[in-house]
Amino acid sequence: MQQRSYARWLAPVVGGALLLSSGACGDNNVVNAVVLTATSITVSTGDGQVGLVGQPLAQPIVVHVLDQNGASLANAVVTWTVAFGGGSVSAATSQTDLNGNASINWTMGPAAGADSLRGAIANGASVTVSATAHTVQITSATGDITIPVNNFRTLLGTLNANVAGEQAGGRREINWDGVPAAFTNNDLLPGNFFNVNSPRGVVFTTPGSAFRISDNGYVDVNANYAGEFNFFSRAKLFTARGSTVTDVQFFVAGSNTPALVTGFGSVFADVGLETSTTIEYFDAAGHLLATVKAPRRSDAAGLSFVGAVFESPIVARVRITSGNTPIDATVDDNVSAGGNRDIVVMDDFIYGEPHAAK
Ligand SMILES: [Ca+2]
Ligand SMILES: [Ca+2]
Repeated sequence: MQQRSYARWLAPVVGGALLLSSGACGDNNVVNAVVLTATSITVSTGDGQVGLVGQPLAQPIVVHVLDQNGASLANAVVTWTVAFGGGSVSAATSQTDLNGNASINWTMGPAAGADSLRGAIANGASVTVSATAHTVQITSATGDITIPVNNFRTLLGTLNANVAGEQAGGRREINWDGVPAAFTNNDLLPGNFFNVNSPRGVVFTTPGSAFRISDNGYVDVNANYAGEFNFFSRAKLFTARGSTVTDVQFFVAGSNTPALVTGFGSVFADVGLETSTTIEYFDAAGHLLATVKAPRRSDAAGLSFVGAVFESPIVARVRITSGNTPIDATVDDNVSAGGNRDIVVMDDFIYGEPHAAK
């Protein structure tokens, strides 16, 4: 009786299929050839992102391709077609890796609204991924910030009174200067002061321990701060304690109804490092819409301003990171001495009228 020996091997072939063969040496060849083909495609990650017009999305689009046996298929070709919105992709096709994943970078089109992208495999099966593009105007200034701040105000509209209820349009402001003595130069300012005591539709939270209003540039916290933190409006300034992060959540003024604004900006005092001070903007679903940096101080006054305005009310929350080190009785800013410890505090907040989230 003749013994057969079988050899098996996998050979990649052009077109994304694999040839699986078994055969025998000698006279009695038995060959079973099964071509593995791209059969189905699904979206792994990257669907439903929010981005800015003309900008690449933060995350690549990743799809997963299976063969007819339901196994991940390497070297399959995925063809990308912008279906709506006029954006672009970093390549017309991409190939799956050993895990069956293919990815592409997707840049949003020129208009605010929905964008969609199709990824297809050779048999015509396809997936459609969606994204939403927003337009944003960023105002960034240091030195004499008066004109840029006024331009930012103009983008948002007229100043509304500090009253409860949703106004038709316009803007709100907080300059801290009217905060009563009971909440000044101590750690007692309630996070909801500007939605309850003086209704302006914002509630503050922080991973730190408290908020502090100062009318003396925080020299009562640390005498070494003398001359570091100047003001833009009048003397009172704002900062968190125990953290450089302040989250600002928007509500219809004086209510618990979550709200959205078109934009938000802040004046900062003593931004010493180019990367220490940012505002991040989030939509109601928690998507990061944009991150802006406050520029490093450029003159003796030491003020900076940064703000962003979107095409419609889409901002549910902003996260302010003011410097990299919180104020503290025993910690000094050392940037002017060549160090990297940058303490930054805030003056005026300027933002769009909070509109009830639909
Ligand atoms: Ca002030
Ligand atoms: Ca500083």
